[in-house]
Amino acid sequence: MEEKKVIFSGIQPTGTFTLGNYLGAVKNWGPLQEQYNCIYCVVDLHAITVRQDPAKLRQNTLNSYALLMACGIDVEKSVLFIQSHAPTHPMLSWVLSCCTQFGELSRMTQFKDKSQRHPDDVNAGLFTYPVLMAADILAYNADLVPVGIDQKQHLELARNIAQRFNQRYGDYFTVPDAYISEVGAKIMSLQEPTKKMSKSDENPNACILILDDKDTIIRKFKRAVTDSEAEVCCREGKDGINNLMTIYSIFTGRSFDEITSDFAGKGYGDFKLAVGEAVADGLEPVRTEFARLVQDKAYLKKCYTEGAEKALKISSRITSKVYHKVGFVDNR
Ligand code: ATP
Ligand code: LTN
Repeated sequence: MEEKKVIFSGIQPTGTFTLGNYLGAVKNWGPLQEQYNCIYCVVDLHAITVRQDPAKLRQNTLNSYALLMACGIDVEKSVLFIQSHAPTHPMLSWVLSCCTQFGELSRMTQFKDKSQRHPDDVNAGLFTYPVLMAADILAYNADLVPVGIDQKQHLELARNIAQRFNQRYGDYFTVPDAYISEVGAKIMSLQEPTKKMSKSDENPNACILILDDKDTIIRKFKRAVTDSEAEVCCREGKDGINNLMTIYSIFTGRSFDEITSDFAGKGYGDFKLAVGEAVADGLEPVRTEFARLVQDKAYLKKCYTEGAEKALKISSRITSKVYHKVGFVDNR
């Protein structure tokens, strides 16, 4: 029988997940469990590339872990763990950093954005962030990496790093492919629909958090920026409406044409309310399951401890092999 392919992905515990994180990434992770060997990780090491309050980081990490479970990741089917519990990732990252060029890292748009946003703390970790991300993926020889479109450039870099290592030391790493969904790969801000929806947006009306209650979700959609026409249809330049149609389509299964005819002759007010209700109702099971899981600290601890054990088992074997290939003296 053919071996199942390996999937790896991660999410930063930099706050509560947004609707963008959910539709672009996390919502797709659960269904993949049936077909692949899935490994998912809360990437707390990546989170400290921007300043974090330690108590909040710890809380956000545990909440993110529980939220991934609430979004459908089953710890019996997937490996679900916290990145800092697997020191193999930074161990591998060092080796990979020596296969990465300064120029390559300088071209990363996320680095350029984040260093502009935090000019007082352009730290080395922010710069080498994509190398650690490559290590996350290569430590499991993952075949596919389900992410939103904003991570495509990092994925290309991970591929280049894997290829360079393979050329230098002999074929070892699987060169991973990005796995980007056709719809929802880039959900836009509700306030500035030409910008991606992001956890770190300062305007709370710009993003839907998946734990927002129904009233809040509806209120935020009511305030969403659209255009001065009154036609619910997908067209260039109608960024706000295109974004709302994408969201509505994912939650209801209606195609763009169907949505346009459903709302023909109706105003944007009706459409925004319908989107708000569809999203709030669609996220209800996630909110309920999250509320149940966070209560059970002992169970969560058991899950992330076992997750780390499984992750370490795989990544230690691969990291030892890499250390040997590079020429480090074996210590066993
Ligand atoms: P931050 O604003 O703190 O950088 P973020 O909201 O971009 O965070 P990440 O933890 O960096 O979130 O991303 C987790 C996953 O969510 C990644 O796969 C990323 O591609 C995806 N993602 C993030 N924002 C969006 C979005 N607006 N639309 C679709 N996918 C998204
Ligand atoms: N850089 C990603 C988070 C991330 C990741 C990974 C995603 C860290 N390591 C490995 C996929 C695979 C982000 O900011 N969204």
